[in-house]
Amino acid sequence: MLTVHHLGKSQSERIVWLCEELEIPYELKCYARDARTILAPAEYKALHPIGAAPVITDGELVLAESGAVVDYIIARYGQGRLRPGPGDPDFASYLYWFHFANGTLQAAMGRMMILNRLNLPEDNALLAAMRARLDRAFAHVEARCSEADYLAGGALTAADIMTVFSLTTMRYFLPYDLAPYPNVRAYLSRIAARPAYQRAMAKGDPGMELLLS
Ligand SMILES: N[C@@H](CCC(=O)N[C@@H](CS)C(=O)NCC(=O)O)C(=O)O
Repeated sequence: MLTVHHLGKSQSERIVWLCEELEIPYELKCYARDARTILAPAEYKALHPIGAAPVITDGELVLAESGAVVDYIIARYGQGRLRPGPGDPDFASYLYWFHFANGTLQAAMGRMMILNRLNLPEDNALLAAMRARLDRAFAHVEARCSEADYLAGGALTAADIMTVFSLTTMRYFLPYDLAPYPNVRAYLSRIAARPAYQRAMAKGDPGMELLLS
């Protein structure tokens, strides 16, 4: 049985959402963050050497890292869904946005989250450079959302499932105003309307306000 180990308010919400979109059988185990450190509790850290969410187990397999987990589930249980193949016109866009999610957008947000905690002076050059890089990433998503309903093209794919956490729940850790990005907000309203997204968020983080605008 596929088990999704979900850490509250974390990137593992992607995996719960993926399973709900695919409507596959899975067991959901929820873990609260440590109240003092806000990190994963010891029980979660014991699941996998890297100690970070997401982690899945599937029989003997223990797998971490969002991209690997998403790829594993769609390859093994997706029956061709949520992943355009090499002959599909959206294939290259799919690959690009799938990898942009953690390779650029979430990485830039994580860096800014840490830099903000250092209380650097506003004129710090590194802070300015990293802020500019993050703004460029958001502007890039905004431009994409102005030309297509979903990141790969006309249909929801795993590229969206990889990206939405950074545009929403991650803003609990790095507040980011979406007002300058109307097309990102319209995109998020399309995501919010999806029953699978609603089910996933209700199961994984019941009671959490969804930062969708
Ligand atoms: N690149 C990794 C990042 C994993 C990661 O940093 N997860 C965070 C949750 S958003 C985490 O587990 N934080 C708690 C901790 O490190 O204890 C992935 O996508 O799987």
